[in-house]
Amino acid sequence: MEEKWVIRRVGGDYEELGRRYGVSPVIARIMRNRGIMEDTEAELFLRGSEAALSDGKLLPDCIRLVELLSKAIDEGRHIRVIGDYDVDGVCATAIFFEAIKTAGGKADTRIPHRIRDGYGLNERIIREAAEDKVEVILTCDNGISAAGEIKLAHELGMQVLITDHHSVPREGVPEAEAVVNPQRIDSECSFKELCGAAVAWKVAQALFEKRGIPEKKHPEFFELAALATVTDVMPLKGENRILVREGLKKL
Ligand SMILES: [Mn+2]
Repeated sequence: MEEKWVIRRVGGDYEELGRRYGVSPVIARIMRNRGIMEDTEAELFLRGSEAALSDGKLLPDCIRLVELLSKAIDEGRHIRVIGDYDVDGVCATAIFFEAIKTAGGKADTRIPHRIRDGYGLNERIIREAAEDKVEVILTCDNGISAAGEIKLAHELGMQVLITDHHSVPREGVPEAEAVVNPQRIDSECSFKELCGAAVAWKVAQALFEKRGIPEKKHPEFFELAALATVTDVMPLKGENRILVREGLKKL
């Protein structure tokens, strides 16, 4: 089948832009179509490196969550990582599970069943955790809309640490011990469209930093975050584009 590409054309001198950025006029036009207007943005888009990725500690509650998680690890508490059944949720779960084990903690995982449980935390999963003597629930790629389930977990004596990237519900941020989400309006992170695994990776980095663990111990975290960015269909701009481009090289 013969493909014919028609590139949207908004106004601009693409010959000149292409020369300025060192790319073809077609690439310059595609960049404009994706809303890249500033030179610094263009530079990041074309040549941004890992060093340009923002520090996870800028995510709201990240420092708080890492402190609580680190304490739970030191106290030998039973931590359960609860993710999601899609690629993002599975990658995020893998990152946290490995990170906690590397930090010397006691962790296991639960992925909700797509048919039986549906998406995210539910009463069955919370009650099961309590029966299994879980002391700390750590979510990834879910939890921001689980106020009821978080309350139940508290009633059953568990601590709840949330990491998520879905929109904050109208009722606001749920009352967990920590809620890390780049979509929070109080987020100081300049880039908000991270996938759940990228959030987990940034939190894991902060945990390693706190505990003096070299980040290079788990180079696969970067690759998992890159994979999940693509499969969760996150916009390929800003940090996501860097994550995916560098992640593909690593993969
Ligand atoms: Mn996701």
